[in-house]
This record gives sequence, C-alpha cells and structure tokens, in this order.
Amino acid sequence: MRQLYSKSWFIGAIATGLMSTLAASVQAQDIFDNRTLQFPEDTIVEFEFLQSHGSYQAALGVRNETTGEETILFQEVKPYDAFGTNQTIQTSRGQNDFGTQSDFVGTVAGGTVSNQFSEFLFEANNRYVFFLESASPTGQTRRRILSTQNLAQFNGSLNGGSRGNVKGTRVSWEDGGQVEVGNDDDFDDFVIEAGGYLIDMNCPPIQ
Ligand SMILES: [Ca+2]
Ligand SMILES: [Ca+2]
Ligand SMILES: [Ca+2]
Repeated sequence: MRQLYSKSWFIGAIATGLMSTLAASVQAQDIFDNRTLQFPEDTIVEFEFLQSHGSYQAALGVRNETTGEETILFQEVKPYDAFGTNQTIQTSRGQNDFGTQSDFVGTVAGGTVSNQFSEFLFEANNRYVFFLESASPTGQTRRRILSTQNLAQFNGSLNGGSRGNVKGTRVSWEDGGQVEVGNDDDFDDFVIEAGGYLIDMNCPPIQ
C-alpha cells in the first residue's frame, strides 16, 4: 500500500480524474500541522523549496521519531544569495519578505539551495517531525527548531491543489533569529511547499 502527494498538476489531474472513487477509499492524513505526523500507509510526499530569508545557513529535514533517523530535504550551501558580495541587504524587522529580494533572500537561482525539489517516503505508522537547523556564517551559533514548536506555520492541505499562490501545504518557518536580534516572527526564514495532488499508487493499471 503506497500513495504519493505530488507537486505535479499534470500527473495529479490524470490520477484524480480517472481514479477519484478509488482514491477516496484510501485517504490518509492529508494535513501537515504542528503535531507529530503519521500516515496509515507508506506515503511519498514531494516538496518544493520556494525561498529563504535569513542570514544564517539553514537546512530543513525530517526526523523519524520512531527510529531516530534524520533526512535533509533542502540544504543551504551558502547563507544567502548575496553572501560574499558587497551588496547592501535591505531588512525590515518583523516583516514577512516572502516573494521579495529583501532580508537575506536565498533562492535556487541565486545558488543558495541547489535542489528545487525533494521527496520523502513516510513509512506507515512511523512518527515524524520536521526540523530546521541554522548556523551563523562563522558556525559559532547553531539553532534547531522543530515543527512541533509554534515556529512553523502551515497553510493548506497535501491534496488541496492550488489556491491562490499556494500549492499543497505551504510551510513557513521562523528560525528564532540571530542571537543579538532574536525571534522576529517574520515567518519567512525558510519557506517550502508540500504535495498538492494525491495519487493513489494502489490503483489497478489503466486498461
Ligand atoms: Ca527573515
Ligand atoms: Ca539563510
Ligand atoms: Ca525570522
């Protein structure tokens, strides 16, 4: 038994159109939120990195609380796009800068994160949490935030398709801020999306 929450509208639309009755019968947990996650069957979720807005170098991953195993989904390979350049960084404390170039933006195009997509297999009946690790450019200060703390905001559902500019579930993180600045509640420090379309992989092959 296995299912997939895909980022792909194309695959999702075909699966939803042809197999909606079958898909409904194996509906799993289709919500990510601040609780520990658990699926009743093996479930692959596709993730997309959107943007980060934090001066620290961050990594986002999944921790299997049942086995202790940790897997990184997205890793910043430098702290932010303009790191090492002389560019002036615009910042506005406490403002959500998602979608802008302000506040230490990190993107795939700018070379901060190398992979735009990632996928992860949640094994049936194992418990999971997401974590965000961030380190200051010198490596001296390190932080670790869990999705079970109220420092990750969840918007949408894994099979919710596209609503406005959100596809699937958007997860927006507050990383706790620099030591000297602190938590600024801008929730733009690391932003990803998960799923979008449910594909039931238990369907019989199309005739
Ligand atoms: Ca920020
Ligand atoms: Ca960063
Ligand atoms: Ca912040």
